[in-house]
Amino acid sequence: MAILSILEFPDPRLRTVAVPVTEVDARVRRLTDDMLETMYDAPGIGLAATQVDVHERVIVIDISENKDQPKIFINPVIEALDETLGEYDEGCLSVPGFFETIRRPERIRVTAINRDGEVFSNELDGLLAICLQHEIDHLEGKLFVDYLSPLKRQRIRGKLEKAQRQRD
Ligand code: GNR
Ligand code: NI
Repeated sequence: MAILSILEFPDPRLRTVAVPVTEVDARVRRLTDDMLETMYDAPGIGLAATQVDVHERVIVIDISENKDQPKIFINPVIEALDETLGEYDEGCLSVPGFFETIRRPERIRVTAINRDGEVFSNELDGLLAICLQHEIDHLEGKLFVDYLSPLKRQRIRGKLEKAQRQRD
């Protein structure tokens, strides 16, 4: 296993649209293992392959208290089950240190492929639904800051660029 480095806003590679996985083979399983290790180390509750500069449609999530319930979503497709929106203070490992309230559909259905290459479908709500939508945005090259006003986004961008300059 390996801890991978996480891209940070405004890195243009975070804007890449990820391609579907064509086969869940040893390489993809190794990627999910490395992503889980990277997510637990960060620590975070989710990670999209885009964030580790792999532009394939792979997501890992673990919202459990004891960090012992990893969930893997390959080529996920979601639909809102109704029009109810919920608000949540979202953060992102690619936008470290910033949290903003984002509205998203509260109840969704996901259809995806698991680590064994099997298709599954589930209805989700709560934090898992929020996190999965946040991660699928990453696969589309989208970040939670894109839902904010241009002024707020620019302020965050400036602060992160300064922090990155001071680091390297
Ligand atoms: O660790 C994370 N926490 C979080 C909190 C609220 C909404 C979404 C998230 S996902 C984030 C990890 C991350 O950046 N995933 O892309
Ligand atoms: Ni994120």
